[in-house]
Amino acid sequence: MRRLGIVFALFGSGCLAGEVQDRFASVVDAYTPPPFADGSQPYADPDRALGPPDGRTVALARGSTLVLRFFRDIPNGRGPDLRVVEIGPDRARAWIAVSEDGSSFAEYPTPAEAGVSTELELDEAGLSSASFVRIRGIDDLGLDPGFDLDSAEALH
Ligand SMILES: [Ca+2]
Ligand SMILES: [Ca+2]
Repeated sequence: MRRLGIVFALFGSGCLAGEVQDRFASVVDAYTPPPFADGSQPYADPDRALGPPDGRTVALARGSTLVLRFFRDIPNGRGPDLRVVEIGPDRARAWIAVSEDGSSFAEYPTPAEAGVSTELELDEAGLSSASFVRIRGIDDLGLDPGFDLDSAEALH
């Protein structure tokens, strides 16, 4: 599966636009910005979490929540099913939850950590598929706050 990511990087999104749309979160379903954030700042733009990882992030601090929707159902395949990419330098964390219908979410008991990709297994959420991912900020670590989310990717 990792090779597909390399192919996308080499050929860009133009050639494989349909597949990129299929693979990465494509719609912001709901967004609550950090309560103290300046909404005009780039890091308060939730669209920055859509599409492939590009280094542009949306910050999710305590009190902020983002729900991303995928173009299709992500099946519970063999091994991890979803990847959440965070690229911030701080140690911010976020609670991650998944849903089939966008209203009933199963939240993972361990938060995602900053600076690493977090892979999620739908078995652990008790789901056979998911179309929504919810990210809830936990930390408030400064003026450029929280969990710097770059993208969410389906692995199947
Ligand atoms: Ca799985
Ligand atoms: Ca991004």
